[in-house]
Amino acid sequence: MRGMLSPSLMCADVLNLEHELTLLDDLGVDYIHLDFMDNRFVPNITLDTGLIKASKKVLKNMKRDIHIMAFEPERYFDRMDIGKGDIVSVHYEACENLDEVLGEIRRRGASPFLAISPDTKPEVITDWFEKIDGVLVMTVYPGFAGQPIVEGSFEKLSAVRRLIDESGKELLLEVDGHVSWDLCKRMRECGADIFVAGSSSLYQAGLDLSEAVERMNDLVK
Ligand code: S6P
Ligand code: MG
Repeated sequence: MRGMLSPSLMCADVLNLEHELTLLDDLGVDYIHLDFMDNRFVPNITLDTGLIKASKKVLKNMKRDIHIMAFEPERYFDRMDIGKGDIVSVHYEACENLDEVLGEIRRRGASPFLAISPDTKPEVITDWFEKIDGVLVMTVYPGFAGQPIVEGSFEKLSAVRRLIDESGKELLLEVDGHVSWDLCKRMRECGADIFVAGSSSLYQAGLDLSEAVERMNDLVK
């Protein structure tokens, strides 16, 4: 399978979000990465549920890739209008009732993904393989864009890829955090399928977005 991009909307021009969404959609980008934070699980707030819901109105082919960095993520599913075609990542570290939360995402016709923070061991994912369509590996600490990659991230991506492959399941591996021009190719070699592109690549100041998308597609193909 080819590598797919998921540009991070929190890194885009916040005064022109409709334009940014339409442009990426027209360029044929597979996913738009929508970060939601509750200021409790992580010490920050970014896109709100209303905006995440409204994004549906302008998207044609591009799919929503919703990354919920919050306790009790199920509280927000209605307000985001989660449904068919969406990827929804919830954090292993944030859910007391992970089984129910993943089941509820599936019940809505969306694809449940399990997100793991940098300090969480890769092995925890194996218990959930029957319930998910993918794993999101955070290669920075969740909460902020523009951070350096956490040491050991390549080994962790490879370890997750190995666990997935050994299981015989066809789960997707998404990488989120400092997916830079320099590092994205190596992340691909470690087995990542979906690349969250933010301030260290597509959204660096002064780049033409359509040229940047083409360049990145080529690096992760
Ligand atoms: C961070 C969030 C991410 C960021 C992304 C930004 O909590 O989950 O999705 O938006 O990491 O990209 P970069 O290149 O600035 O790390
Ligand atoms: Mg994210």
